[in-house]
Amino acid sequence: DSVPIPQPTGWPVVGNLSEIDPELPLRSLRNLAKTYGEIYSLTIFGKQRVVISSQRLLAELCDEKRFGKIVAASLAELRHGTHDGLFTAQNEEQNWHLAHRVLVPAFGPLNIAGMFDDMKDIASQLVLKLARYGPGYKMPVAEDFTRLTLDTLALCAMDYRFNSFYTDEQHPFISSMVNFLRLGDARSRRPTYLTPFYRADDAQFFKDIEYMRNLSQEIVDRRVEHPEEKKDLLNAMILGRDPKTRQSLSKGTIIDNMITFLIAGHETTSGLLSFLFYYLIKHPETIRKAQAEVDQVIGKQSIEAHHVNELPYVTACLRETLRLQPTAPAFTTHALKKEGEILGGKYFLGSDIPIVALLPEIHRDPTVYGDDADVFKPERMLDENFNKLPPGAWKPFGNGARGCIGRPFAWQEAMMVAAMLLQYFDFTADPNYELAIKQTLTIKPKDWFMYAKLREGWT
Ligand code: MNH
Repeated sequence: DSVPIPQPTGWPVVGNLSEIDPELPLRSLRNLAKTYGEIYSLTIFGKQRVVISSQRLLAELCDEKRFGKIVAASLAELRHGTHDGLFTAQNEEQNWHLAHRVLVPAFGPLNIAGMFDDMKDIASQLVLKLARYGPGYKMPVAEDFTRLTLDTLALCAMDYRFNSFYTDEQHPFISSMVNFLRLGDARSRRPTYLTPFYRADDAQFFKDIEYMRNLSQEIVDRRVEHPEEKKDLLNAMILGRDPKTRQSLSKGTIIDNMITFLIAGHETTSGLLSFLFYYLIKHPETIRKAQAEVDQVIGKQSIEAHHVNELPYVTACLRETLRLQPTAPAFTTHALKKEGEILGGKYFLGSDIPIVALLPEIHRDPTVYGDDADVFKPERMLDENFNKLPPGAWKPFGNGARGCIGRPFAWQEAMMVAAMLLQYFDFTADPNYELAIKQTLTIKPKDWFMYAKLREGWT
């Protein structure tokens, strides 16, 4: 026996279209959760999806025997650019299994530790920039962190330097990528009968894809012609063999995954660092504690890879930031069985219905995090508490086999950058700034600036 899933009243044809603000769909989805509760349904242009907002329901959805990732909506549009690459592959596609097996070791802790010096190279460029520009520099936080994370990814993954800190203009890859994400999202929201009115947009979409693929192709060709002994992701893809079938990745698959890493590998980490400093500055006692820990563990030494694992309070600050602002704010699953599944003991979900896990709401579930779930409190994320969280309570990296393969990479990078910045600088920001969110595929704080003043002893 099942009960109907709550749904706002809709209109003919467009259905619930008017419920969603195209600029900030996340805010609309969160507001609907406040009205309709832990589960609701939306139908837009005839396509239904279900949105869930509680830890209890997510814990059930994370059972990989019953539910699995589905690539739908804007993610499906991105397949024009990245096909069956890791992020946009459907669960059953063979190329996902192949690339996953080839790449898992390359993303393992040992390899990531080997990337420490390259990561530190780029982080030092940011430290130098802030030191030279001085305390009057109104740092556009998300922009400078995006320079950092893009350059880090490209250097560590394929030994390519974007040199974003040396130019005011962003690299053309960035504008192509941003357009690709924006137009892909727009394409997923419009009904097919409007297609003739969007010829120019569509032409741009495919031009941007071509640009990204050509650049990636050049990078792959250069490496094949001039092999380098580097333990980076590009070599892992070119030289790696599937331990199970001895197959290697095709050139097309290598390009699909290179674009995937460039996209998936920098926006989320840049958002994490931006929100981290927003919360730290907003809560002065937390930045004091984090800085004291860095001073005690690293002091005036130059940071080394092992330091990253010796900073429990900074670790907790990062976890707490991703709880409140999961920078990839949702992921989508569906029932694996043809005949569907009953969720929460009473809601029937057919296998064709995408189920969206709305992380910012799930991560504030009062049954897990209490009445102060909205408050930034890193203490609740120290290991002794973090390890006791119920399943489904903290899922910023997604779930299971389709969860984030780049997690150790992102963690090492974010920890290192946070520690280095706290070691060298004191930070301030406009106390009247009200947090606003900018949403693309990921979220970032909008129009937010901070100031960095070199601490005593460094001049
Ligand atoms: Mn990442 C999948 C979040 C950093 C590469 N990532 C996912 C998913 C989430 C996610 C959530 C699951 C998406 C889904 O179910 O549809 N990722 C993050 C966050 C950060 C992050 C919050 C940083 C903070 N990700 C990175 C980095 C890389 C990367 C860095 C690459 C170097 N992520 C991926 C890839 C996938 C993924 C590739 C797809 C994995 C798969 O399905 O096989």
